[in-house]
Formats: sequence, structure tokens, C-alpha cells
Amino acid sequence: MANFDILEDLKWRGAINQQTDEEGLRDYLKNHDDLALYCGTDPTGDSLHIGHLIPFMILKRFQLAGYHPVILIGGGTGSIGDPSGRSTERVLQTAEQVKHNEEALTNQMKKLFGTENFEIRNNAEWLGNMNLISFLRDYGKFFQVNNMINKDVVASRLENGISFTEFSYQILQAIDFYHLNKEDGVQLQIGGGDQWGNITAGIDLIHKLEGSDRPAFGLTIPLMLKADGTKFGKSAGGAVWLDPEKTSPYEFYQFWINQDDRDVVKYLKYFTFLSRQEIEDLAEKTEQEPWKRAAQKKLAEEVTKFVHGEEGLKEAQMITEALFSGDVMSLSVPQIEQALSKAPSAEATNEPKNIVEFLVETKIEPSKRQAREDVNNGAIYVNGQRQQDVDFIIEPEAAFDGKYVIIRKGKRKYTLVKIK
Ligand code: 629
Repeated sequence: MANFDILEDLKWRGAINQQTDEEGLRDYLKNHDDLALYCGTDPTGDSLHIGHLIPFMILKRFQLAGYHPVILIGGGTGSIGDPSGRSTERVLQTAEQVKHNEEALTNQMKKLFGTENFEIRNNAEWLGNMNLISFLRDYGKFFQVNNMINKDVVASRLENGISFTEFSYQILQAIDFYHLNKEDGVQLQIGGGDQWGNITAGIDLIHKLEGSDRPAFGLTIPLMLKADGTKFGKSAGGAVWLDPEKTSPYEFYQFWINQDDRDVVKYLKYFTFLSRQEIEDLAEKTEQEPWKRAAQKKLAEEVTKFVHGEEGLKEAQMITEALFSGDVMSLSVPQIEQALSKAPSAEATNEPKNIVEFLVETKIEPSKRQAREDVNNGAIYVNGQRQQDVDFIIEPEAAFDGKYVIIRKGKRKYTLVKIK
């Protein structure tokens, strides 16, 4: 471990935006191999998405290098609402929502971090029962309202307004860092660029309460940008979630495999644990034989395995292969639903029907003439079987699970037809 320079590795990955004390942290790591660090997330939803993955994968990198990560679930702060990166006030969540989301996120984190050498803490533990007088006397006294107002997050809201509740958020996150520093020996907090103000608030508090030479550092990660200027992390259906019920392992895999050549190397650096050598080899392959998409395949494999395990990866690959070769009959009904959840869908009545009529009724073909032509030409497949007979009757019994008929037109246009 001693000869693995984690900061150098992060720098090479392009994963460092701002640091509060670059030299200080470098020196600290030189002399201590027991650094503990944390990153927090608020339970504002019941799943992480791939935007969250970046900082938490950095925690994981520290974990793999032998350091000690602490994952903070913001049961307390999530009940207040971070104004960072938002132009409007949040709606408060109910206690039940917060509880539900806390549990879901905690379970996801356990999946990502395994069983050893990390901790999960919930700030409801120390913020939840804090007494108001103590909050104002023990902590509030160390914050200058004029400094708080000058932080970007608050300054940008002054015109349209910000509640006292959200204004106070930075104090809560500062108390967390102080608490973790004192109780768990955490010296470093990381987060996205939007967290800079909150992170520095914590360092200031630690230095005021524990002395200015107390080791406490902050590091933020750059905002992810895509080469084509669109927002990173969105697919056609919205955010890319880690919860397989929201984004299936197949869709997740497809998201990564479809990345642009101009972005793929950057993503390999951010979202995989591949070594520098392996990534440089893949970069070269992308230059030299881009049509093979070796880098995209490896990226999709690695990230899907990390998030959904070997099983999830296998399933995603099996579905990809079945859709590619046309062998959809080899899939189970849930796999078909996963595979075609974003494909066009249609409905047909539960009765035997001529193929040409079926294709027009489901709007897969614009006219009977076109339908006949495509059937004749061998462009139409019913449940994986090419049908060239225009008199063919589609029987409802042939539907998968009594529910679906899959029509493929041409090479890759699938429609999932639901039998009513
Ligand atoms: C208490 C709460 C702490 C430390 C952190 C926090 C949460 C923090 C926050 N983070 C974002 C979130 O919860 O709001 N105040 O969704 C999110 N984070 C990951 C990255 C982020 C950030 O979970 O830091 O920048 C997204 O990439 O927006 O003591």
C-alpha cells in the first residue's frame, strides 16, 4: 500500500477539482496509513443514481488502498434539505419518507462496499436529539452570518429567498465533520463540487474548536460533462438508477455500452477499478479500431458487475445477445420485460389474427400493402421466427406467458405486443 499513491491516481483519473490544503493532505498521507475519510448522502430518494457513484467510488478506491471509509447517511440533514446546487427551496420530507429512504440507501451502500473495513453512520444519531440551546451556544457561536451569506449556495438564493431552515444546513454538515473527526478520527471529507461550502464550513469549525493544526481536509470532484454537451447520467428514460427495479441491469449495461468514443476513456477512469495500464490499452484500441468498441464493452462489464454483481452482468449480456441474434425465445418473461421495457409497445385483442392485420392493428406497419411487402421480403419475425406467409395466423396461445407477442421488424426493431 505504501507505494500506491492514491492522490496521484485520483489526479490521473481527473477526479480532483478543489482541495482545501493539497500539500497538507499529501504530507499527511505520507506519514499516516490510517487515514479515515467520509462522504455523505441525504436520503432524498430511495436509490442512488450514477451521479452519486463518482464520490462513492472514490471512497471505495481509498478502501481498496487500505484506508478507512465512512459513509454518512443524512437522516438528520435529509430532514432539513441542502440548498446546494438548487435555485429553489425544497419541500420538506415526512419522517416516514426519510426513514424509508435511509433504509434503502443503507442497503445499497452495503452492496457496494461489502462487509469489511468501512462504516456507515447516520447523522440522525447526533443531530436528531440536539438541544436548541446547545446548538446555538456550542456551535452557532462559531459561525458568522456574514460568512455564511457569502457562500455561493446562499448568495445565489438571496434574491428569491431562502428559509432559515436551509440557511442553517451548512452548520449541520459542519457539525457532522466535527463529530466524525472527534469520534471516529475522520480527517478528510469528499463530495461533488456543490459540496465545497459545506465541507469548508466543517473544516473551519474543527479548526476553531480543536485548534488550527488539527488535521482536517476537503476534496471535491469535478462536475461530469459529456463531449456532446448534454447532461451526464441521463438516459432516454431519465436518471440511471442503481436500484434494479428502477433501471434494470440490462438497461444499465446498455447505458454504458452506448457511450461515445470521446467520453469512454474518461468514464473508464471514473467508473472502473481498472489499472492505468489497462485503461491506456483500451484508449489505444479506441483510437486504432473504434468499430470494435472494446473500451465501451469493458466499461459496461465493469460497472454493471460492480453495481449488479456477476449475476446481473450475466443477465444483461444474455439479453443483449438474445436481442442481437434474434433468439428472443431463449429469454424468460421477466427478461423479456426487462429487454423491451423501453421498446415500443402495442396491444392486440385475444383472438387468432392474420399476420397482416395484426401488423397494421398494432401500428407496426402503416398499411396492409407495406405489411405484405415486409412479410414477403422476410423482414418480419414473430416470437423469434421469420414469417414469410401473408396468410399466417397469429394464435393468442403462442404468446409468452399468455401475455406477449414479440414482433421484430428488420434487424433490430422490436415491438412488445400485449394480448388483452
Ligand atoms: C451530511 C450530508 C454530511 C455530508 C454530506 C451530506 C449530503 C450533502 C448532499 N449530497 C448530495 C446528495 O445527498 O446533499 N449535503 O444527493 C450529493 N452527494 C454526492 C456528491 C454530490 C452531492 O450524495 O457529493 O456532489 C453529487 O455528486 O450533490 O455530513
